[in-house]
Amino acid sequence: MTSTFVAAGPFAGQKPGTSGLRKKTAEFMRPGYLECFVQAVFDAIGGVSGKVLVLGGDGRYFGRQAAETILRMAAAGGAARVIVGRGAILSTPAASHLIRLNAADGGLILSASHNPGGPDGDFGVKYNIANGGPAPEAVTAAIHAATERVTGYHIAGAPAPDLDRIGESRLDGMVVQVVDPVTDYAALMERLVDFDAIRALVAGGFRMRFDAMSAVTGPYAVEILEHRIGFAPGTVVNAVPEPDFGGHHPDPNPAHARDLWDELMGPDAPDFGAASDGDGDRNMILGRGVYVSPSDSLAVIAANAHLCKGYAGGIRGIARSMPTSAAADRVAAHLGVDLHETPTGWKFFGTLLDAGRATICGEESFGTGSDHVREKDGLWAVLIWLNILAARGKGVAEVLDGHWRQFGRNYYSRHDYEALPVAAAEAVMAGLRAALPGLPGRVVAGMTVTAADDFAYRDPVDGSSSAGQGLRVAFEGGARIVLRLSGTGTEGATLRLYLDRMEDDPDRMAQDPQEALAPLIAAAEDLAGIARLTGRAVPDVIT
Ligand code: VG1
Ligand code: CO
Repeated sequence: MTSTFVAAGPFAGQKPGTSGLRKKTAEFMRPGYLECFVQAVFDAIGGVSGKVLVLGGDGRYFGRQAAETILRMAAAGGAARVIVGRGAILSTPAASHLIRLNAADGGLILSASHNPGGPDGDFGVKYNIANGGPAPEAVTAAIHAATERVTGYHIAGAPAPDLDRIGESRLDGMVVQVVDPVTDYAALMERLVDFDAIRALVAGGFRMRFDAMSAVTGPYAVEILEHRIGFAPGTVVNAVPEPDFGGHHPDPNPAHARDLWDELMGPDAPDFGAASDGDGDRNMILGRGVYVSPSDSLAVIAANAHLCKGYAGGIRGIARSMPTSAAADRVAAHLGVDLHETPTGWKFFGTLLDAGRATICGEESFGTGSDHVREKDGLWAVLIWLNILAARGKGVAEVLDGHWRQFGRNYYSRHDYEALPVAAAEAVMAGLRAALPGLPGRVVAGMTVTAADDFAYRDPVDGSSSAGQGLRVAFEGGARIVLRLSGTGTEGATLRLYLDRMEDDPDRMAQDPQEALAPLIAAAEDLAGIARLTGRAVPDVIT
C-alpha cells in the first residue's frame, strides 16, 4: 500500500513543557502542525518500525481527528500495532496502564489535561515511554530538537478504521486494535483496592458524589463506582465526556469544581466528594464540610496505604515534587522510608518508581499516584481514600484531624497569577533569583531567612540533572515560599507562588490557611514584589 511524504514545517515553538506539548487548538489544527510534531516524536525515538504503541486521549475537540492522523502516520512509519481506546478515548492513567500491560514501546496521549478544550481552548500531545510514564527530559529535548529539523511527514494513503468498533483491523501492514478504554483499568483498580470493604460502606448508607467535569473519567467512574461497587446511579455527575467539557474548566480544585464544593459544604452534603480533571490524572478530595489539600492527601494516603489491598505489605518510599508541602516528609520519617524531593512534573517520578525506591508519589497540584502505573491517577486516589475510610471506619474530617494531631499540620496554599505578560513574569523571577545569595540571615516580615536557592535536582537513579526548577526561600521554623513559572499554560506566562508552614500546636490546627499563612504571603510580596512588578493585586486562583 502507499504512503506519501508531505512537505511541511518546521514550526517554531514545538517545545514540550511540564507535560507534553500544549497549544491553542487552532494552532494544533494548522495544516501540518500536529503531523510535524508527531513526525518529530517518531524521529526522536528512532522511528516506529516494528513497534507497538498505545493511543488515546481525553475526548477533547480535535482528538479523534488527531488520532486518525496519527494512526495513518504510524502505519506509514511501519509500526506493527497500535492499541487505541474506543472512540480515541483513554484517560492518562489508563493509557499508562495499557502501555505496561501490553509491553508496548510507548504511547501518545492526546490531551491538554486540566486546560479547557474546544475550538477556542487548548489541545496537547504527550509521548510516554515503555515504562508507561511521561518521556524524561532527555527524550523531550530530543523531540524538541527533531521538531526544528523536520521537513515534512509520512502518512498512509488509506483511511483510519472506525474507532468506535472494538476489535482488530489493518491499516496497510499495521494492526489497529480498538479496545474498551475502561475494562483493563477497572480490573487493575479491583486488584489494588478492597471493593468489598467499600460495598459494605455503601450498604451502611455512605453516600458520595463524583464530578467527572464532562471529561474523560466519566465512563471510568460510572463503571467502577456505580456498576462494580454499587453506589447509587447518578452518584457520578457530568459523566459524559464532551469535546469542550461542557464549557467547563476541567480542573478539580475549589475554584473550578464549584458545584461539588458547594454541595459538600452545604446542608445535605454526602459523606464524600471527589472530582477529576480533563485527562483523569488529577483528583480533589472533599468530606462533608471539609477540604483535603492535595499535599495532605498525599500524606494521609502514604500513612494509611498499608490498609489498602494492593499495599498491605507497606510502602518502600514516598516521592513528592519540591513545591509540595512537607507533610509527607514526616510520614516517611515515621514509616522509616525514604522521601524523595523532585522537580515539578510526573516525569521525574519514573526512575524512582522503576527502581522500587518510591511506592507513593504526589504533587500539590491535585496529583497522587503509586507504582501501579507511571502517571498520577485521579480515580485511584479516590478509591484509595474510600478504602482507607472503610478500613478505619471514620469520616474524612476525623481521618484528617487525627493525621494532623499525630504529624502536625502543614498550612499550605498556592497562588496563581495567570496569563501575565511574559516580560513581567520574568522580571519577578529574575529579581528574586538575583536576590537569593544575599537572603540567608535577613529578616523579612518578621521571619529570618535560613536558606534560599534555585532548586536543582540530580536523579539518584540515572544521574541526570535538571536546574532552574523553582526559587525557594526557607525561614526559621521550616516555613517556606517557592516561586516558579508554569510549564503548561498556552497564554502569556503563569507565576505560581507556593506557601507552606508547619504547625504542631494542637490548639492551632483549625485556622483558615490564608490567615495562617498571612506572614508568609507578606514576606513573599516583600521578596518577589509580584503586585509591584505585575500590577496584579490578587492571584487569579488560590488553591
Ligand atoms: C502543572 C502542575 C504540575 C503538574 C502539571 C501537569 O504544571 O503544577 O504539578 O505535574 O501541571 O499536570 P505547571 O508547570 O503548569 O506548574 V496535568 O494534570 O496538567 O497533566
Ligand atoms: Co491532568
